Amino acid sequence: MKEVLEQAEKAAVLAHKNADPDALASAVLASKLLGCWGIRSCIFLPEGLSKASKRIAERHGLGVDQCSIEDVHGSDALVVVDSGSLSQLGDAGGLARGKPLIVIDHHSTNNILENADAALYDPNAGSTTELALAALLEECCSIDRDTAILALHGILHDTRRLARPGTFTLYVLEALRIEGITVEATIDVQQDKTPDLGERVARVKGLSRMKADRACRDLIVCVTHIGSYEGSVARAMLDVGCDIAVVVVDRREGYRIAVRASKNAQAKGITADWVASYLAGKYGGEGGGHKAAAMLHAPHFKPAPEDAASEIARTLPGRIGRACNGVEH
Ligand SMILES: [Mn+2]
Repeated sequence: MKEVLEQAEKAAVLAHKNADPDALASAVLASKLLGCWGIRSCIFLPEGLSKASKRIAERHGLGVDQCSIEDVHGSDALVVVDSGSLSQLGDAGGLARGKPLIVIDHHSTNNILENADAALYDPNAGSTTELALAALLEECCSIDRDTAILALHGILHDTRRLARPGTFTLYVLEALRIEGITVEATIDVQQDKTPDLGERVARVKGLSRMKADRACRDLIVCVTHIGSYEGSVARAMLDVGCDIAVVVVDRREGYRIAVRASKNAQAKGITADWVASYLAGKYGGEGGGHKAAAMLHAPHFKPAPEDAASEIARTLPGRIGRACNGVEH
């Protein structure tokens, strides 16, 4: 990886829009890795931090040195972390060509890899954070306590608090333990999880507008639209019994669509990333993610989000029915 950056003096690290704790932590770790190779860098987070990341940064008093899009323009090289497609990078996506490019990621599909000069890619990793941290440890770079705690949050977030560990999860947790950083360090933030009023309003509204239909005999396909908190709304939909949850959010540049799939749906081959790719194929844009959770950025294929949600609610159950009956996939 290092060879790719031979000519580089300053680099920009890019993470996906609305950076979740894994995106944030892997960006910070990538920046540290560049630092120990003698390359200056800053971190560009399109649309800033997610709610969970903000909470972590606030509770631990962590500041992230973020750069502007001009800094990204002016950098000699790019490192893209925790992103499976260029559309996840927002305005910075267009800049990912013409400069040396390194990708660090664990998404089950990644179409940035084809443009990359080097990659640290493992779809079986539980988090991008653990990949970046393993690289950092291999380079024998030291890691400060704040970064170690942030890394732990990144890993816990993407592995669902270790319910779904990946290739390097336990290896890097052991390394953190030796540094004196254990899950205990994150408990304050985790306990502070009572959703605020805005989030509860979003969940209730999202559920009250929800349309649901059956597919494949025992799958419930649910679709709704909301102004924000789409991840929380989608989780609430699974909690009430949906197998596929699709949540449409209206954004200036198009629709952001969150998809979640239950274990039951995944067992039938109906995964969240499959649904996101199907929707991208039908309505445009790019989608990707994991079996349980995926995201799609689509153009405004209907003028209003409620119409977009209705359209998906009308067509998706039929498509899922055909897929799980093996008619086509
Ligand atoms: Mn991730």
